Amino acid sequence: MLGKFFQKPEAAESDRVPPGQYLAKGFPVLTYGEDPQISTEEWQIKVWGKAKAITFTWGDLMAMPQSNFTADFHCVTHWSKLDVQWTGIKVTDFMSQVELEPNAFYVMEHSYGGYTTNLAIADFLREENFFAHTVFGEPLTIEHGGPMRLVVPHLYAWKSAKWINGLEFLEQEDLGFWERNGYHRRGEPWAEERYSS
Ligand SMILES: Nc1nc2c(c(=O)[nH]1)N[C@H]1C(S)=C(S)[C@@H](COP(=O)(O)O)O[C@H]1N2
Ligand SMILES: [Mo]
Repeated sequence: MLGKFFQKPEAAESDRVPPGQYLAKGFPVLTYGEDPQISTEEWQIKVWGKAKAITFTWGDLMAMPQSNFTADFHCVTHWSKLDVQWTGIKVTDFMSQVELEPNAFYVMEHSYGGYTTNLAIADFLREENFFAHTVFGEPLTIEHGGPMRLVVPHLYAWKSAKWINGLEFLEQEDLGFWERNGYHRRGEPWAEERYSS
């Protein structure tokens, strides 16, 4: 596994690489199934469930404050990439336009193509989470989730839905695609929350 595609972290970086992870060379792509082809004109994201239903277009998100983010990215299949540079919209800025109900305790992320992944509301509303449309100064390619994905840096990257198109707020916890297939409901890399027990 080490060698061509992975390397051991340098000492200076090792405290940033969670247990059981290796640094990837380049930026690997990890997708289950086909890549959905969505133009910015047709892209939209719907909010429903324990929130006032609302739909945002590409233009709506471009009109929100735009921020730069540097974040480490940890895939549960043991590769990490440090200092990924993104541009997009903070989840907290986006959520200032959403009216949550008091019993919105969980959220299901939905994507074009049918992918889903679940979060507790506190994991979703963190300051460092964002919707990304740009990575390393270039528009997000389709394989990396373009035109728009979510990024949740503090959890394994399967929680960072590519081609995101929906947020379903829930009172009861529900499980997304990988979580139904044996992965951990939360997925915190420093605690190695890889699989459900
Ligand atoms: N819609 C969708 N989002 C997804 C996935 C996917 O298969 N479909 N894979 C997840 C996994 S397991 C990882 S590691 C990251 C990979 O992002 P990347 O392909 O940009 O590296 O996207 C996550 N988001
Ligand atoms: Mo992953």
